[in-house]
Amino acid sequence: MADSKSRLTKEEKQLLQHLLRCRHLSLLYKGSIDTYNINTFHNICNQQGPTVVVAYNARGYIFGADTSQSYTSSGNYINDSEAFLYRLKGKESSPLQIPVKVPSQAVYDVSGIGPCFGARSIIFLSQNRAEVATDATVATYTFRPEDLHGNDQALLECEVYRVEDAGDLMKTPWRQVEWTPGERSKLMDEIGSYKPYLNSVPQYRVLFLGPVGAGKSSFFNSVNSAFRGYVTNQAIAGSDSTSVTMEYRTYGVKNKHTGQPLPIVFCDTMGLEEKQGAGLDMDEVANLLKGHVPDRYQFNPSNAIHPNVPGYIKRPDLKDQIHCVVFIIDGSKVEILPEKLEEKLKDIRRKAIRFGVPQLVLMTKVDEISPLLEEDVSRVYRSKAVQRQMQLIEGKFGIPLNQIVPVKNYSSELELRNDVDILILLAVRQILRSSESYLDNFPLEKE
Ligand SMILES: Nc1nc2c(ncn2[C@@H]2O[C@H](COP(=O)(O)OP(=O)(O)OP(=O)(O)O)[C@@H](O)[C@H]2O)c(=O)[nH]1
Ligand SMILES: [Mg+2]
Repeated sequence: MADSKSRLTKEEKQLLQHLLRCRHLSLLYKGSIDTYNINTFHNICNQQGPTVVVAYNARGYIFGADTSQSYTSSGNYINDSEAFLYRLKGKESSPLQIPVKVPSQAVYDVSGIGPCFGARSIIFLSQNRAEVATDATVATYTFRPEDLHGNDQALLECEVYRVEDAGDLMKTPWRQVEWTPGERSKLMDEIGSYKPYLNSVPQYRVLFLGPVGAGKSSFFNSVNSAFRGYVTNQAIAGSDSTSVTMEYRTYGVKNKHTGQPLPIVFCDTMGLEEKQGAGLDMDEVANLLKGHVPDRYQFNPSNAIHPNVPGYIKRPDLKDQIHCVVFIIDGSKVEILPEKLEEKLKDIRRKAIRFGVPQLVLMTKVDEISPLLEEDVSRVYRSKAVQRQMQLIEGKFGIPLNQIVPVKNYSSELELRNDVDILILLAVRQILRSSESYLDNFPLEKE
């Protein structure tokens, strides 16, 4: 009912939106106006996508049930692993969320019954009245009726809202990742004990390239943090209109558990800019790839390094060369990447292909792509927005999706997070795998 007014206050609505992780709630049905009639409820609310029931009783409880699926009066159960019962307000001020225990019986979608969750765990509009009926003995949802509605089953009001803009998350992730602390340790061990292909080089050298402010230096800091066990900022990161990183830096990372260096050296560069003569010079890229540029070399945006510059590495061998180019691209700004910058990146890509250097894209700032990822990046492979941005990169640069890895760098956090660490470690593992393919192409002596 478009003209009906919600009974929720602005604060209550915000709280509910937070609980449902959605941006909009659109009122569909309001019992006091549309009548407490089950048929009316189905006529209005069927085929509406995700919805939430909001019930109010005289004891001041606001409670209800949420499903991510449409009602259709199918006569069957709806399978919904995301369904839950909740209390927004009650005796205790804090909200309560009761997730479904048996997803295959999350919602009983029958024409003659009002919104019914579980095998009759809770039925709204029971008997065509402003009432709920609850049965806490049913195993579909585990709850105590007094916690949900204070044992007051008569309703002052019952509303149903369409849940909008919660749809960013897919039900099943499109890449499988285990987000447990055990997985984090496993990844650390795998990376820490990795030996470069046929002992060809002591460490892989990985070159970071990308626009100003994309998160190149922050990515090194994030890897370093994960292996140190606390958040550290060795490389200077920050926001400016021109590159914060002015000199070439090659960084190793020590594994705090073993005291050993990781089999990888990260080479951080000045950011690329749209304008010619600003940011990293395009001619510098070949010098970097071939390994002529020494650590701490001060970049000159208008001139590339030449053999007379002190420190110039005249005859770089395999260990000095770049084994993998990692493009670092801000995932929240892919659409507005200036055309000239896009051209520069494509040009570098062509150079790297010519040199036979494998490439990978790290799509940073995934937390800024979708608000649903801010607190929990383990949702990254369920986010349609993230997938869309990765596909956009694939289309713009012709880089296959399996060479694009999303990450969130440590930026505002003071403490490490399991989800952030795992995403960072997965990226490092992918970098190792790509670097290996570079050395695969060399006629190295087999042991
Ligand atoms: N929210 C968020 N912020 C990030 C992320 N990565 C980097 N930042 C922030 O983005 C800004 C730029 O990060 P840097 O690491 O300095 O970027 P850079 O690519 O090294 O930039 P230049 O050296 O200037 O070319 C900093 O303020 C970081 O805190 C991320 O994944 N999420
Ligand atoms: Mg930098």
